[in-house]
Amino acid sequence: MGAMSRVPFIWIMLLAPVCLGLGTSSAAEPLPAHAGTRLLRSGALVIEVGDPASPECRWNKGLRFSPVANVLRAQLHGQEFLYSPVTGGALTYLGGLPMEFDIGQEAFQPDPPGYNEGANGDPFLKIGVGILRRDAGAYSFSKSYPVVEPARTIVTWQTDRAHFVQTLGGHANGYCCHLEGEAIVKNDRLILNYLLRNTGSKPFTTEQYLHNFLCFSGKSVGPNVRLSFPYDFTTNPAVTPWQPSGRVRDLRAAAAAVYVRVANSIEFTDRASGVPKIWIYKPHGYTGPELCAVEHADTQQRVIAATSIPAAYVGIWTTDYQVSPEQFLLLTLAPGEETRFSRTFIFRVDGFVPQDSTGDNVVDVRDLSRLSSAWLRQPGDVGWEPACDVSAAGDDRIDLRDLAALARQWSQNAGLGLPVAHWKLQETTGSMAADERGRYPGVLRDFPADNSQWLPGGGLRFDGIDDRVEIRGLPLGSGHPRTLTAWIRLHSIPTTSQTVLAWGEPVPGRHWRLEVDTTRRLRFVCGTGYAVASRVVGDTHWHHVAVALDPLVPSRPRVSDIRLYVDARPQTVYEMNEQNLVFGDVESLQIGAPHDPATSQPFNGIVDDLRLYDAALSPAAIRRVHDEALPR
Ligand SMILES: [Ca+2]
Ligand SMILES: [Ca+2]
Ligand SMILES: [Ca+2]
Repeated sequence: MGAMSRVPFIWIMLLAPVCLGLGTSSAAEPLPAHAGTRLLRSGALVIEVGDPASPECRWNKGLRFSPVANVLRAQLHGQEFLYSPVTGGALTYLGGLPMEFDIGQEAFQPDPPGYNEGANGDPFLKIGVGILRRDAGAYSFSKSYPVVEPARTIVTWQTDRAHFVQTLGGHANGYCCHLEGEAIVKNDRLILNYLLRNTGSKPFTTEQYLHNFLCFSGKSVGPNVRLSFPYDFTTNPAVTPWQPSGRVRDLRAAAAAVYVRVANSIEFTDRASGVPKIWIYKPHGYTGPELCAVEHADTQQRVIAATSIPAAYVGIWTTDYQVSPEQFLLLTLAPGEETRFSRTFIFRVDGFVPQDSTGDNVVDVRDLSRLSSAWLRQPGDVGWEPACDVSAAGDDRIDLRDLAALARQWSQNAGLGLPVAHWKLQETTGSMAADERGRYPGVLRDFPADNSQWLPGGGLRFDGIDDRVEIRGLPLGSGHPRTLTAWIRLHSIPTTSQTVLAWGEPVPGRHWRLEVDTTRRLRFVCGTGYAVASRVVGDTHWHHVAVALDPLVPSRPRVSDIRLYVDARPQTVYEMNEQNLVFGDVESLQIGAPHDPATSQPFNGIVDDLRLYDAALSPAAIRRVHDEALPR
């Protein structure tokens, strides 16, 4: 089928002038940093991968790590995510995302297949590397065992992907395997697909992990690095929960340890050196997604590492130059049996929108033009453009789902589009608060009849007794990302907690609220769960507050998915208690009063310029909201 016949006629009509008139720009293209590597690209994402055919590639070579899908560097929008020095480095030619099977470091971790059956001088199978010869001692991943047969690796390279096939001619006392790996880049993510087949005559159990040498733009690992898990983990060794004292404003000042536990996260409080490996265990019966998020507040970079099958455990190895959450996957294969599994790394840089396939910081007609040029293309087709495969499915085909994902971001700059609703609160009379977008007006309840609540300079005055604004029928489903922003000013220094807004049904356990608490801090509350920002807002000055829901697992939002901002600054969480977030079926919003008077008091002060977005705004976008609506 010819390329043109795949493009719907209407697109040709609509876009021909665009295609002719506008070029596409792309992000700065870095040169390969290491010798003997190739670059895979998609939009603003560049991944550097070792080329097994090149004798120049020295990184992650040897008897531990595999040349299969040997990722050395990940750069999104010019920001680096991996520890990967060009020469030497603290780890001496280790870096990136090296893959190893059977490190056998702890008693509970398997040794390579065949090692413990043989005697001194017998062969064993080091999957990903080849057949090695054992000695008289126990297996040690750091020993240099003689090589009986190195595995042979053949690679097929494309611009956005590489496929590795690794084979062995012989076997190690009946142990043998066939290994394939595929590295695919897709705008904001790296997908690593694996196939492992037992080609020997004996069953084996093996354990695969990647040494995820995460490092954010070359910064040290220390304060403001956080690792989060979507489950209530246990650890070995124990990680001390953080207990804030009254005057402390950040974690660093509070903790004696290098790291502390905050709900289901581990936060580093100091530069990490000489830290023992932390083992993370899921609760028994956990069936949710297998993933770990690592973020660095200073660079506003975040990576989510997910696996398609459950990990047995996660080991966190940290030095001051990298942090590596290692998800260990245990695989047991009978002779002839094979298994497929994958690992996905999703990268995030503040202000970068995955739908911006041209990398020019705006989602607009240029991106639509590029998408239409790649319409219905698949990998291998002429005109295939991986940067346009932007729907969450990332299904290797450019179609309506990608167009819909692009349309959602249309004309948005740096992730900030129009709000779903915007109550400017600029009225002077009446009992309605208009929605600037025209859809969700608020109804004023129990305000004075003389319009004195409407302030001349803008803003709505709440009396702290019963004044409230009700908004019904909001369109966001439970767990959908969202951001609420507002300017607030308290009438006096609060002695009780004061509700800024309440979301959800007026039924216990079916709503959450944002309040200024008795320590004068911004507090998010849902049932027994809460998260408290460190910066004080209860001081009778104007403050801009924002709460963003950014679920790690969209179907199961939790308190730890809440991001709080005060005066456009992302807040260190001062205190947190984890809890699943329940919203109820009715999406309603009440400004200025709680649903349950026993839990919090009505708001006594002024609220101005309240906005609702149907996305988790980035810090850069919240800064823009703040700057757009500075009160008087
Ligand atoms: Ca663009
Ligand atoms: Ca697609
Ligand atoms: Ca009143």
